[in-house]
Amino acid sequence: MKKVVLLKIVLLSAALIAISCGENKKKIILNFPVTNLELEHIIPKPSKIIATNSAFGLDHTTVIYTSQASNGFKEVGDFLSESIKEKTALELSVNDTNLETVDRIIYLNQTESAELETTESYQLYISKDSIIINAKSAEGAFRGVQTLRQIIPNKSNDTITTHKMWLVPTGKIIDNPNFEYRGAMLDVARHFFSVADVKKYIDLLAYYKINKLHLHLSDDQGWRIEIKSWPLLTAVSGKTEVGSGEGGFYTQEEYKDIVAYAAKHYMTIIPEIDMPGHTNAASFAYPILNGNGKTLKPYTGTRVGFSTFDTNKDTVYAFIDDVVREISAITPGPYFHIGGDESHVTKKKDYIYFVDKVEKIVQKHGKQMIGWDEIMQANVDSSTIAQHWSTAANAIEGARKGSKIILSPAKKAYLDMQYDSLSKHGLHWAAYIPVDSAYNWIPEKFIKELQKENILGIEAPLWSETITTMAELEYLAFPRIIGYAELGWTIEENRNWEDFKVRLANQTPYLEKMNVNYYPTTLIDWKVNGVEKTMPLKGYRQ
Ligand code: TNX
Repeated sequence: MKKVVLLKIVLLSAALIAISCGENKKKIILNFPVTNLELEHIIPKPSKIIATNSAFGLDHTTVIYTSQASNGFKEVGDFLSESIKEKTALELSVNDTNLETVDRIIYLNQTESAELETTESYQLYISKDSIIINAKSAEGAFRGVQTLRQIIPNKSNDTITTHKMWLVPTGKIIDNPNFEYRGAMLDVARHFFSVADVKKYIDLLAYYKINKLHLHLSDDQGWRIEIKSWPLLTAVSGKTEVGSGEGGFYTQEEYKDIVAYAAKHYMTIIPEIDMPGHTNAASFAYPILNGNGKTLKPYTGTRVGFSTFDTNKDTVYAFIDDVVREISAITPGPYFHIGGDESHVTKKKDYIYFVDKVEKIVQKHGKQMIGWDEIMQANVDSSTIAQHWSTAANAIEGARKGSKIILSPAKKAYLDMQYDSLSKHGLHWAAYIPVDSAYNWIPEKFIKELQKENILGIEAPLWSETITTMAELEYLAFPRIIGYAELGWTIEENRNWEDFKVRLANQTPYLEKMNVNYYPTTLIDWKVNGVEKTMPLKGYRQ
């Protein structure tokens, strides 16, 4: 038998023997109230929940064990321990082999069970003595841990025994993702957001099982990532943004820090350098790149579509090669996003020539290309992905080419659209998107010519022309992003607005603990610990 398997069995049986010893010794039978796992406010809704109506008493004697054989399980155990500490102040050990007795364990178990459909799938078994999360990979265990975090009650029950216990409802959850790509996009070009802001956004997104964060790193108004071979990009264009703000940029070290933080949350960072349009900032720093024939100035307005690279210059492709090479070297994820939207002043034949050439550069640096739906007018190959935002015909052409499509239709999925005519921040050129409208659409059927197999997933972009602070970012993103997380993870037949509404109303303890400035829409009867929330809410409603 392989050493790792043996180690795992020894550890698990030691833990189980310890449990039974603990119970023999104490012979304490705890009386738990009746629970119902099926009524927990889990978002995204899992594939299947079966309640067994008792409880696991999470307390200071609970310990966490993980499979040791596979990469990452121990770290996910540490993440769980940390999350439990934040919620309950309990400090649970992880893989401590020196314990004499163990009453209750949480076990993160690596298994190849055929029921686990993907590497993100998990099973969560909760009994009185143990909570077991089965997953093929640490990524699956991490997704399961998010579900567990959501069903640990906010308040302890202090009547069961002499110490505090948090009663986790027993039962079984089987869960698989609907789409493999469940993304959010943040525009750090129109207004810059700090590393700390991005990390907070990652924390919040990961809690709802979002697994991709696309960073829009360049636009007309600013360039936000250090490129060592072209230093003026940030020295000049890292200093501007929409309005009169001071801009900002990430050094490569800071970007790596974001990437590593995202990786700990099983989230892939997707860098976007938008081109050949949306390039005023790059061309202002290096005028040789400019193709619109005009003398450039820094641009701090919000118009789009006036800039372009000179698509016929070798220097432009040498520049792009350097940029893609440097960013790809510090981006472990498989994707590089080239933008490609709204190149209104690039001739169509030049645009096609450009996209075809840039695709080769991206592939040369080992990445798969993503672009906004316009890129499907070029002769891209089937590994390239189209992000649909506006023109269905481009998405359909993408599917015809064999490409996968990410759905971000502006009318439904743009986080920068105002909720309604009274809500602050945001634009409304595509639509007003109240919280119900954001949830009530079916990505699988949104473009009738597309089959589910053509769709890689969904992404909710947050353009930042109208927002400058984290509180404003949160106001536009929350609560709508929570609905998009469910559209991405949960299969169509398990999604239902009336049911979602109640689960969303109960996210308040988490959102408030995380100090999230969510938009307190009147469409939701916000609750705190099951009780209607008394007004006034913080935020903008007052
Ligand atoms: C369109 S969506 C754009 C962005 C703007 C956004 C504002 C897309 C690919 N391009 O440049 O920021 O509208 O809503």
